[in-house]
Amino acid sequence: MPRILTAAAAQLGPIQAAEPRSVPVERMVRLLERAHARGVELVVFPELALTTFFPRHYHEDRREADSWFETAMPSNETAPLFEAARRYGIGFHLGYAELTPEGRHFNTAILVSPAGEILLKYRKIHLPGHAEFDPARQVQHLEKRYFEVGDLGFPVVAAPMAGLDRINMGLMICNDRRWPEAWRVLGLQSVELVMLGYNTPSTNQDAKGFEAHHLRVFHSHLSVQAGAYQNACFAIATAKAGVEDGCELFGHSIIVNPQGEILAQATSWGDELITADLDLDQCTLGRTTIFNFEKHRRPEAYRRITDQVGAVRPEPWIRPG
Ligand code: CDT
Repeated sequence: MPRILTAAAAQLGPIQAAEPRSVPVERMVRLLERAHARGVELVVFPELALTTFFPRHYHEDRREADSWFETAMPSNETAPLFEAARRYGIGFHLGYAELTPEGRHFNTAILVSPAGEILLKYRKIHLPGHAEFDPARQVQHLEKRYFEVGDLGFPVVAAPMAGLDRINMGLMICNDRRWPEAWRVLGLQSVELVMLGYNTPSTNQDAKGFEAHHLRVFHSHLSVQAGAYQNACFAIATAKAGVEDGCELFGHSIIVNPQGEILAQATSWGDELITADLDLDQCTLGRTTIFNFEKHRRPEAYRRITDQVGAVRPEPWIRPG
């Protein structure tokens, strides 16, 4: 029996700062309706899908930023999303800002079953940007101000989905996709499908002329395609796109197979559903041959990966004799 999952990336167009949660929730319900009409069984929404990408806004008093966070999931405001998913029998991935009962703040993603149960939670580990207002930047990126580093590792769950007994599903968020360590930790748990959402500005303010505009999308796709190939898994990477609070996000959501090929790609900067049939048995080739970890990995040579954070300089070469 082939193990086929019909999956979608549900890209969202911009959400402006003044818009209440009900606006994106209503748009996501519309996307779930479209997904149902196309026979989709699992939908991936973006990072921080319920609000504008608020880390671009500076609040001197951090507590003022709490209005961007969810204290319950589901909540009254997000209940329509869970209800729609239940109605259509669709699982979904959602990114949101989480404020815990203990007062901790995380950039979080959850995987929800078609019955509305939370199967998996992930809290973003690679937080880009800065913690203090940076007058040199046109747009702030204050993830390090508003979020703690995630404390759940990179988790994978084996859960039923789409009539299949189990699919090994893992989560990461946005900037994590650029870090091969994150992919490999998921790969080492036999992940078959990695889901991630992102909010990535079209302009790199730190580039100082060294990253041409068109390379922004290239680097995002390169990271996801390499991660999927090197870990023999599928990946769904879903963007928030378009001009949000005057800042352009590049979109280009993709679904990638274990060969690293793009199966589907968004072409708009708005709400858009892209779909693909994922034959999960395609993960077997890579993981039994070139990326058969058990046979070929050499962790004794990888000590630096966990012992060291920053790069050191090599010893200078000395001419023999
Ligand atoms: N949201 C997020 O993680 N965005 C980053 C861009 C950060 S630019 C300071 C990304 O890697 O796409």
